[in-house]
Amino acid sequence: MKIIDMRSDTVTQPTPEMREAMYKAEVGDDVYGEDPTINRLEQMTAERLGKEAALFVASGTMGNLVALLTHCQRGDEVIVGNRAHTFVYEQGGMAALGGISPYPIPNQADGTLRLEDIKKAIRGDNVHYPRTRLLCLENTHNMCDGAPLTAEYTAQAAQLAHQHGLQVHVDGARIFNAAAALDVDVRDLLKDVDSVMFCLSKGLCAPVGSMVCGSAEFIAEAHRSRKVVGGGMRQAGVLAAAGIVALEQIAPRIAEDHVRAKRLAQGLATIPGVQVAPVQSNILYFWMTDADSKTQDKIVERLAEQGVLVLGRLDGRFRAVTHYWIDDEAVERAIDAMRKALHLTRS
Ligand code: TLP
Repeated sequence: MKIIDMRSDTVTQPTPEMREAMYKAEVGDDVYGEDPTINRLEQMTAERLGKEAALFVASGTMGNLVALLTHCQRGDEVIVGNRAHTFVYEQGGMAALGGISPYPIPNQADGTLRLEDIKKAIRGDNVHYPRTRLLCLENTHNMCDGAPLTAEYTAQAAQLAHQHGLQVHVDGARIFNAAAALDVDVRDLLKDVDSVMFCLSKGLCAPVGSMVCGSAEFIAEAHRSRKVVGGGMRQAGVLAAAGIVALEQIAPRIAEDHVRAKRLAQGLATIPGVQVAPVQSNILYFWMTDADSKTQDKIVERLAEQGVLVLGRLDGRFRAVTHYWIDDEAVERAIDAMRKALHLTRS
């Protein structure tokens, strides 16, 4: 039985072209800046995102941490959404490892932070307060139904932050999904921010790696932050080679995953008792109107028995994420499996 794994787009296997590129990759010691494949990926990335420079890191979590360590000193404060990955899912790394305190403000349903809330959270110059150094946005917003933040919103938030002397970082783990969802160039979404992290290892299919981008000066400093968290990776061109294929071959087709997520939502919505959140990119949340948590756990099990994997969420919602390895047939099989899972749990 072919497993349909929609728990996340992090589960994506590398494509045959990636494996080939990895096999053939020319490598060197990247801590000395001598890995030609990493250098090429960093250069390509910077150009593609409209930033001066880029840095290859091991993961999204490391990329966000490296960016925050570079922007902030110990004791500084970061304004961040209360549902942001950097706040909820990174073990409080900014505080634990960087001595940086998060100031969480409510994420709106569309993933944004209200400009009034940002403004109120910015500290005045007072010896009692930490210094507000950074605003952190997330695009697309994982926990807010995969919502993309528009270029207009990002520009407004960045303008406000800059007026008050703050820098702006975007956790753009899925920034190519955001660009595809809004049908804009990824540069438009990033032109007003100081740094961005995006992942090669999610919808872009690479096995490992994320990129941090910003000004040349910022990235030179980020090199130091990466080293101190143990992220200097030597002959990692074998990994970067897959990243190059990801940018060249996978990023341009990512909108297909959104079409399939919409089809999945449409199919699930026809099943009595299933509610789906509006699909805005490749992330779909759905839930049962009348099932207790035990029944929900059972549904996840019943789906798994049919080879369909989704994430059972703590807040009573399920998450299914479409990606390169989820084709039209997989979507139809998943809808069918859901119908059966519900029937079985009810009978
Ligand atoms: N997200 C994972 C889980 O950690 C929840 C997933 O399956 O969605 N920023 C955002 C917005 C993310 O969604 C993730 C991973 C990260 C950062 C961290 O990336 P990694 O897993 O590479 O450290």
